[in-house]
Amino acid sequence: MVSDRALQVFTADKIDLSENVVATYHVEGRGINIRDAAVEIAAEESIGTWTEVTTSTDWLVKNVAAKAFEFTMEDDRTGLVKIAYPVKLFDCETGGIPNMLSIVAGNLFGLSSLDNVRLLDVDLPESIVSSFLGPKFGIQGVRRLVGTEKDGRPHVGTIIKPKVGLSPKETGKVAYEAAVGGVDFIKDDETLTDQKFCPLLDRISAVMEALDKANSETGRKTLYAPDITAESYKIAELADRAIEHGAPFLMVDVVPCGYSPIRMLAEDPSINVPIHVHRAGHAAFTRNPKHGISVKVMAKFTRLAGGDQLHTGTAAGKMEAKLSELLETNNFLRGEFNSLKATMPVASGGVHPRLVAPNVEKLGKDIVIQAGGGIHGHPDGTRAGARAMRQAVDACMDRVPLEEYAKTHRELAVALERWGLPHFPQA
Ligand code: CAP
Ligand code: MG
Repeated sequence: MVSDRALQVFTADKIDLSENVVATYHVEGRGINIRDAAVEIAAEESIGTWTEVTTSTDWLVKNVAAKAFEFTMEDDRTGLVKIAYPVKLFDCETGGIPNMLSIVAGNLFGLSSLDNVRLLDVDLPESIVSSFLGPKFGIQGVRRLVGTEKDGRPHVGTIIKPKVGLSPKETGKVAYEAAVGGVDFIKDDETLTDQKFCPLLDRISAVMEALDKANSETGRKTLYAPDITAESYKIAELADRAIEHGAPFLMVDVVPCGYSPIRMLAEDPSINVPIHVHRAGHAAFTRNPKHGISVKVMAKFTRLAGGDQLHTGTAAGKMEAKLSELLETNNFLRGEFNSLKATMPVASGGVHPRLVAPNVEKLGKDIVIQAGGGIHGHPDGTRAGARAMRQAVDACMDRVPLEEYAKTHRELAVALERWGLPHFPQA
């Protein structure tokens, strides 16, 4: 264990926020108090280890030792701690987000001196944020593509269902029905990539042919995000091929792929389409309220990397979500972040027309409200399901009670009948 002189607890006035990455953790020490727990993390993630070493130097102690500097105690071993990591730890041309995560979200989670630890937020100095370009389109850019920059309504998205197993031609048919029914945005499901039963490029061609037809009939622009989740060394090539085949959007699963492919696509000027970021797998480390990493941290690195849209959860739906964290995350994504463009939160998972209002009322209008089963499970089919979702959004925007609106909108009435009470506990 490095001696206290290197990792003594500091007071906030001694920390220069422009020269440090500051991570906020909720910690539970195991038989140690919160200050010692914080020093354990600071040591492990900077210059320390379990024992004093004979090889330390004054330079490294002075320049790259992390410092615990702020405590909000719940009891003597539990509470919030802030740890300052000197920017020298991140001062490298190549390290980027992987370098940052290996430190602020590294070995610390496994320390046996802690019962639990959760990374809640990471505050980055301007010198680091300014080295990222962020989202190429952002919320306003995507709204311009869809044509909603004036009315500012939520975008209605759908996920082609069943998740997997449709042929390219069958996928095109479902996409056509959803587009004619009124969705703004169609995506592949997160487990569909380039399987032989539905090769990516064949699927893109079939869907884009269908959407060209639908868009010419409706006069609207429904966008499609094919999932190019793949080995990192294949993603750039898939992105180019997808765009060559007409893809107006791209989708990447950030947990399996990492943030780097997103940054690669977002910062590549030849990739002239927005990026939809799916977070499949996140709940392995975000769900436990005592241990892991918050969705807000995922959101910060996704926006930094350049994701134009990110799934962040629903106020009412099938996936677990803590409303206060969801609101904090969405407010970050849409708020000021060193002049980086905003990332559009996606509310998805178990959504159907009856859940549009509770989500929009709590999460605001600058979201994609997305339904898979809630559209393709409509008794009258996909087109009616899409219409019902749009009608639920229109009712919400016109502040008309859903049951009232349903009296003059049959597709919505059928959907409300089909999915009676909210199926899921609301956040
Ligand atoms: C939703 C979905 C999305 C979830 C992901 C699914 O389908 O396609 O992947 O929204 O969860 O596969 O469950 P349904 P989250 O509309 O049919 O539920 O958005 O919380 O990351
Ligand atoms: Mg899915």
